[in-house]
Amino acid sequence: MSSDPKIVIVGCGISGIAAAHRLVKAGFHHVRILEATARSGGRIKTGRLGNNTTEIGASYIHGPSEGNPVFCLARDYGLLDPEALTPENQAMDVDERPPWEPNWFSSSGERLSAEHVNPALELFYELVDDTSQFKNQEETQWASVGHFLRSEARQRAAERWRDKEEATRELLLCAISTMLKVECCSSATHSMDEIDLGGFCMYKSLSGLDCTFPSGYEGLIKKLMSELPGGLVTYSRPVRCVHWNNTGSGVNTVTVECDDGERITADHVIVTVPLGYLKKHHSTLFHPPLPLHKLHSVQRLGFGTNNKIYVEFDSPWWDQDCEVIYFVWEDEDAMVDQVPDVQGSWIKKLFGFTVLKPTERYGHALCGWIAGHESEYMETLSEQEVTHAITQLIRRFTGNPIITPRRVLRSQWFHDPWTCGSYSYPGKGCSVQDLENMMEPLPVKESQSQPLQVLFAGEATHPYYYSTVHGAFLSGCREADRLISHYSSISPSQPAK
Ligand code: 6YU
Repeated sequence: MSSDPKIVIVGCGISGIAAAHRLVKAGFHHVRILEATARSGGRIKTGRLGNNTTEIGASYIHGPSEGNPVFCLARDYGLLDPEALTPENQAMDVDERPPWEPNWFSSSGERLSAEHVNPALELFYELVDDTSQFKNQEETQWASVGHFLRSEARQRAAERWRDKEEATRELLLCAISTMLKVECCSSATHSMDEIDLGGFCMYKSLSGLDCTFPSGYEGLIKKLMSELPGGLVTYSRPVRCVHWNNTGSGVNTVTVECDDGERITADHVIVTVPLGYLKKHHSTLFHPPLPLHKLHSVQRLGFGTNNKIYVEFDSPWWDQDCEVIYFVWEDEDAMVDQVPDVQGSWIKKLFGFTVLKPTERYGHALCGWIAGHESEYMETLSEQEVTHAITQLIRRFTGNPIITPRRVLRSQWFHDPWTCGSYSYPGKGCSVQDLENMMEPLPVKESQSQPLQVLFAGEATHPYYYSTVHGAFLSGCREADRLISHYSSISPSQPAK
């Protein structure tokens, strides 16, 4: 192995870019990224809805404060609004639950007052907070987060709301169904029944009220890319197979085989493909195959779909100060987060909309959120069919039969062949060990002659910031640092400058 090794990074999302940045800065000269698509950024993807900027992928910096490297970069590059930079904003401890002003609508076309629905919201948030007691607990009586939330909600509601009228009690339980669907979007899962209770508590939030990029998240990618040497990324170059453990094959120990047949030799390969892609293609992506314990972790961790449906209107049908719109289906008092007939009633999974603010920048536009198999089915429909379903839904809930969207734009992450979904979540039975297995380099037992052949980065490899941009960024830095410290330990003066 040379003292200026050849390093290939598979994938040009934020984790791959972070790794390349760190390595180049440390003085490694032979770094290249192979990217399947024609663009950088992966799940950071900014689009347009008419004249407005929209985010097809990540929207927010979750927890924009000093401890968040993505916030620090965005701040230093001058990409954020002044409000996001204030100490007050950074100090807000909202646990990824922004105190948004809601408007509630019911399926019988009525506006519900926030006071009316508040007991449901309070109970739901209290239960989500109570999940933290299961941190580091291996065994619980609850099969999943969904099981815990539903069982406890049933019990506490029976005690707390026993003096309320039956119709009110039922409506509050229906509102809990809406909140379960919100939570499905946050975790990109089909149902909260699929999430491990202990795993759910591994996630850590950072302080700061979530903020967006006024000119688009991709601005961050552009800034980072402009600091990398030209030609470092080869686009439209999908990697088909990483041949590792090539004992006796000469100096270079890993061969990266591309879809077009080209074979590239390297000392180290950092694989950053999304977990959805890995789940689908692991058997052909690695030769020899992944060790069993790693494969089992790939399988145990969840990777699901959360999509957005942007809708623009000529004029608003929500209050001026409204920041989030919730839809409550009055036949869902069983606290459900999945629909029984996906094809016939997929739209019931859409919990509502967030309002794009400020209006001067975005016009009258909303972002609808839909997770799970219903979301995956939505992707197979034509834009016209989605627009029709959304229009009918809004007309029904507002009781206004003439509201008509001006434009609709949706994301389709499940059918993106290089992502196969949106982001990861801790599936049932998943533990810290699984996340550690995810980031473990190959070969597992470092041999003197062939250490650190394949390294793994990407959001799904971060033990507590999984599913986020900052988690992905940090994972890329972590794997770059692994190589940097490896080389500084065998040759302290080289190649790091
Ligand atoms: C965040 C947010 N956010 C919404 C939606 C999505 C995601 N996230 P990449 O996929 O970027 O890169 C891999 C590259 O590899 C890619 O370019 C591929 O083309 C390429 N590739 C694949 N196969 C290849 C091959 N064979 N050969 C070569 N190349 C190949 N995160 O911080 N804020 O608001 C959102 C959101 C709709 C889809 C998000 C958000 C997730 C991030 O986008 C994501 O983690 C990173 O961009 C991934 O970067 P990467 O480099 O790893 O992969 C308790 C608890 C609950 C937990 N959840 C709470 C937080 C909820 C997260 N919320 C997200 C919400 C939104 C709105």
